[in-house]
Amino acid sequence: MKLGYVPTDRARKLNHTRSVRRHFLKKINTLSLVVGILTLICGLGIFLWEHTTHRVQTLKLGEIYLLVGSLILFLRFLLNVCPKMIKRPHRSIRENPSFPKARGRLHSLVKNKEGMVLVVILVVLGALSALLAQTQVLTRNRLKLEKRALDKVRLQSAASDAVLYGLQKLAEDRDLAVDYTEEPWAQPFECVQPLGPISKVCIVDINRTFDLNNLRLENGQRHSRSPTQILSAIFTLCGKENSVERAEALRDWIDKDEIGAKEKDYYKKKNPEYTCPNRWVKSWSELLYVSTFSRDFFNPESHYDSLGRAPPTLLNCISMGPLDRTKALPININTASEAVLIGVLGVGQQALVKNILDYRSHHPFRSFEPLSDMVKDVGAIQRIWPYLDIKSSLFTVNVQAHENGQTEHISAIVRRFTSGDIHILQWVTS
Ligand SMILES: [Ca+2]
Ligand SMILES: [Ca+2]
Repeated sequence: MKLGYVPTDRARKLNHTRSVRRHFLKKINTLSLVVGILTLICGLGIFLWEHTTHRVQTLKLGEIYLLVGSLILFLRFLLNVCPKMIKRPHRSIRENPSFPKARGRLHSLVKNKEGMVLVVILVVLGALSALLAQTQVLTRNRLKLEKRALDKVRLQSAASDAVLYGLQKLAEDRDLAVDYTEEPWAQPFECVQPLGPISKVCIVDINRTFDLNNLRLENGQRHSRSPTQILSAIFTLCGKENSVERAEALRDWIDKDEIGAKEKDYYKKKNPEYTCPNRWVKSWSELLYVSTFSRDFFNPESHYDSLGRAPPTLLNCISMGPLDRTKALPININTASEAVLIGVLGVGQQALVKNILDYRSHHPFRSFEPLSDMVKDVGAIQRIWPYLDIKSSLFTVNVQAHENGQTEHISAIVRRFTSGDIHILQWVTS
């Protein structure tokens, strides 16, 4: 290709030097292209096929690979394109009289070639940038999910540890013969873990409520007030309708026999049909299968009585002790609410309940003697004696662990024997 331009010796020397430099730069270009692409492939490979147990670290490594690969390719792009864009012919060439004629044609050829290369490189870089951006978004989301999962495990671990502190608190009770709400175990406390999570621990005695599983002993307690009668009274006090029908349906679900209106034959007519288990209930969700029960039934009632008082919340009056037994689980008269006391003692015993509440506001019942003194109808109180106690044997240790706006709840239902030994009966997680 003749351009009409005859280079001088100095120009030839300069061209030779540039040729050597271009050869060196070409090697660098090739090497950076290979290294950049390989690094990107490694990064993508880590993202697509990582199945290690150290996901967070692996994903971060993949992200680093992608960033380094993109950086190498970008620097290669700058090294290739920018010098050509700002490159000017050497002074000896520019001052040659024949240069202006050749400059236009040379400039046109170089410009076309560089323009095509520039477009291709820009398209590739654009695609890589989009891929990198998408990968980074996915990485961030995955890391966020991984972090939440890790935080959840940490919080659950902290909550489990806090339950053990709660058990220790129960074991440290110095007076196992009497339990009341002013004792140290009944006071909520915080448990601070060395690594950060804070757990709030609250111990509640189950004996402050009436246990539904007492219904299973219906026929074994003929001389006592019936558990169905007690439960029905509690339902009514909590503002529920059809209390007798509901209590009897629950009794049929739990008791051993097949005598009753809501036994096996009744549930066979359901669509789909199911059976009446006739056993202890240990799950609240199971109660939703019992006739006349629903989720709304356990919600607090919003209507008020003539004195403007809302009825007690049902779930604060009943419980479900996961404990097989041969006699009723008694309520603790030191901790039971007014509604539970009325439900157990009878609706006509409000005066007695008031005396009990007055007495225990000053000191706990340490024996049944003060209660016997309050009772006028000794025969009536003897019928409910199996349902009364002055200590508690079942407790729920509730723990709420929280950190960085995340919260985990865990509960343990435990039994404390008269010897002070404590057994965990059931774990409840949310
Ligand atoms: Ca005690
Ligand atoms: Ca039954």
